[in-house]
Amino acid sequence: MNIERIEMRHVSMPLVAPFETSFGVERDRDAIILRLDSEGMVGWGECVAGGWPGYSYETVQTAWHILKDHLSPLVLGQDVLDVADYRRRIAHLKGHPLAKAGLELALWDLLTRASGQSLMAALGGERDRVAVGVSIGIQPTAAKLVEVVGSFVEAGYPRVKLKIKPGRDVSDVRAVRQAFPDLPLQVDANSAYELSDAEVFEAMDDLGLILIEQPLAEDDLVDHAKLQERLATPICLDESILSTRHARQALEIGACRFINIKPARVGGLSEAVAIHDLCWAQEIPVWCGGMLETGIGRAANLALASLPGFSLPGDISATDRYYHEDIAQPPFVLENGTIKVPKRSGLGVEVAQDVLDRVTVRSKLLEPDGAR
Ligand code: OSB
Ligand code: MG
Repeated sequence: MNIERIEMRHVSMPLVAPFETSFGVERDRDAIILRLDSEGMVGWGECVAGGWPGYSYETVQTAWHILKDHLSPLVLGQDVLDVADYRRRIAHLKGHPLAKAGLELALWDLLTRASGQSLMAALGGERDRVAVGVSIGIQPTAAKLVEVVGSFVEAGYPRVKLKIKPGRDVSDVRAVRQAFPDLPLQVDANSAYELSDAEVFEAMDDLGLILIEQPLAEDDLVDHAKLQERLATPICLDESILSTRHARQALEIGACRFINIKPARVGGLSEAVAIHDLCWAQEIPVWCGGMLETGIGRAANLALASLPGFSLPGDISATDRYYHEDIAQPPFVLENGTIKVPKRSGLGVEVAQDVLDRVTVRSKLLEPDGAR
């Protein structure tokens, strides 16, 4: 399809509650929303790069630059045949997976809307609903954490993930475990520790955790393998896995037993499906991670999580866990610990233009002549 124009919007969405991780506190979710116009059709994408390089080196500013100056020129005013064609066009550009994934998502939406297919069907998904959990940020005290966990359990979340950081780890997790002896529970360190901190994880080894997510540095598969040898609890990698090759190598050396797949982190849905396929063939459990996406990115995560290998609940919570008002409609709701996968064509959500306008802090329209 001929990509006639690309609209980029930097949005800043107020979160219902601050979200604290080992890399900082988010109060507003910054992202870039992309709109493609082609032959009377529209495609929406979301780039989840945040306000500062805490989770990834990418930020809204770097992603803005990469999208505007390096990715858009490879598709704007041109006939993009399919997503594979897009991937060939951008293959020579290094890094910046969050930026690449944002534009890839907009193309998936455009192309599947045009063909009348749901994204779920296009990706090979086969479940109408996916099992989900909730990711809970670091709280001021362990007592407050137990209270917050209780409110999410009450709301129906069947699996809880706790963010941890040095100094806020074993005792917090133990307090939650004591209050909820049977709750499916996992932790996420967002790479805040070193191998010399192994005792922290050994101390959590008898708390019945499903997994420990990304305890060590993102570029350190070797020490993850050493840590995994010392633990009964499976290590799951997030930040370390940027490609199918990373996934294969991490599994080969025993750096993890599970993988968290985020389409954004691996450069797009295509690579996410490829990692799923690799793990499925090896019977390695995977689950869909989240980046506090708006309803646009979350619709894509739901479609991805409907593939057969996603055997653990995803970090895909209901809309009201993130935002009072989302830019995508209708909101996602939790029912029996699951969320329904959109069935309509494309992403299966519509963008509320008034809400989008309200949260936009900067926008740019790219057209084949001039505007760039
Ligand atoms: O590490 O999984 C993570 C949110 C932002 C950045 C990184 C992570 C997270 C989450 C939230 O854990 C998952 C969600 O979207 O609910
Ligand atoms: Mg994580």
